[in-house]
Amino acid sequence: MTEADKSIQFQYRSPEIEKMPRNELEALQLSKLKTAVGWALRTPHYGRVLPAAGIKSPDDIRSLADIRKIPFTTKEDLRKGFPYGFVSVPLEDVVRLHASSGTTGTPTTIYYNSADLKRWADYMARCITGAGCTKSDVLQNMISYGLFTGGLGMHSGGEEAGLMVIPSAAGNTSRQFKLMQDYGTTVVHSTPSFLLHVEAKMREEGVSRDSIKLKKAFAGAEPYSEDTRRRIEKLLQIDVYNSYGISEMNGPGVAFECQAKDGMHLWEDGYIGEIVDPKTMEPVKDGETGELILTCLCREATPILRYRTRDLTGFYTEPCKCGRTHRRLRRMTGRTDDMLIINGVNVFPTQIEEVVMGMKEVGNNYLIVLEKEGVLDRLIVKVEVGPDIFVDDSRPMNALKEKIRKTLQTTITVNPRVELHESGSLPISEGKAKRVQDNRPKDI
Ligand code: DLL
Repeated sequence: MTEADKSIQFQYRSPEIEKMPRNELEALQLSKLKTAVGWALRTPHYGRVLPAAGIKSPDDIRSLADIRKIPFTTKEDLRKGFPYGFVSVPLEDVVRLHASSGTTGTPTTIYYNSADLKRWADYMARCITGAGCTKSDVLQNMISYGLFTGGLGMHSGGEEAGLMVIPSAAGNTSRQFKLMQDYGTTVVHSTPSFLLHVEAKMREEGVSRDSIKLKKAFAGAEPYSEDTRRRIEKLLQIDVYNSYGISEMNGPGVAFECQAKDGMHLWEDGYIGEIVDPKTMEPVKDGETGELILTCLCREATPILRYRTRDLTGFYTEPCKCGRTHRRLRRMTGRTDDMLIINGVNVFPTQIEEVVMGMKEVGNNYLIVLEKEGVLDRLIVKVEVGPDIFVDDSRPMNALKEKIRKTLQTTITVNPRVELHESGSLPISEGKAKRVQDNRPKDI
């Protein structure tokens, strides 16, 4: 622990729950799990699959270990159950829904009653307070509103925690820093990629750091590396807190970093987390990486049990210095379904990000492209760089390309072609960044 760490005054919204002894927390989880199973039994989907697995009533769950009797739930199950197969309350009691965009198939839809929304806002507010914010903070919510859970989820949590919330939504970059200047924004919520874009635009338009009061950012909704966090922190001179959430578990507010910024506390009185080997579906050893399985204990209208998130992570085994007893999740290293196979070698996009974002010569955006060259796969890594490198003398440019190529080759054991692009020229996305363009024919 450094001197600076020692001086942190940790803040809690619900200290009696956040610092609850593990045995009490687990007893609370068990009682809430039974309640959630009761809710689930009322839905068409679980009303069928739970009795088939020997769970006919909440009393068939006698210990937390009994959760393993419950079958896993997948995105496919949710799609098959569209529109009301997972609803456990009369529709007249539902007050809101959120849904995936549905661009890749039937949308997955989550319904909430008013008590569900209150609970979600409370968990979100717990995150915000835990990250050191108070009523005097001004939160600019630079993330999509609408069917996506990020906007309204953070918005309600911010209000619940007593902050002033600016519903700026994503996009409209120049307007974002105008709002920061006009209303004294102290904290922003964004995807890390959009935050990097806002920062680059601020520099481009000559907005001085002194004209904004920004202190913190909540960044999530997509994977990013520790190097990206550090880069944002350095460029904007702020603290960045990692925020994990998933629509099937409400949205943001599932796991969040506290002021120690060392792993994301999963709110275990609201969600049960398990880590399993995605091949065998058996639990991994304590602290090991695997697929995160989540059970929602806090939503009556759409209870979801043992959801396969596809996210790869693990729990820290040592306690956090903030004193919270809720376990911390490590930064996600990717998803079981985003692994690229390049000439037979398994590569996660986050491995590439770690290399490029760790280099100070590289700008704020990059793109991974895959092509077929004859029978072989070709990996092309496009990175943005500042204007000073594009000079008549091509030597600095070639040297940088070679440095990136070599480092990538050592890290991922694939030899990429590296392209340097002017800053602002690679595509940006207001929502989740699309970092991979796989142009390989699908039928080979
Ligand atoms: O992205 C909810 C959210 C909104 C989280 C705002 C944080 C901030 P979905 O659209 O359902 O929900 O996407 C969930 O995004 O399974 C992960 O793969 C990824 N993801 C979310 N947060 C992180 C993070 C929202 N901090 C999916 N690190 C998840 C890495 C993340 N991946």
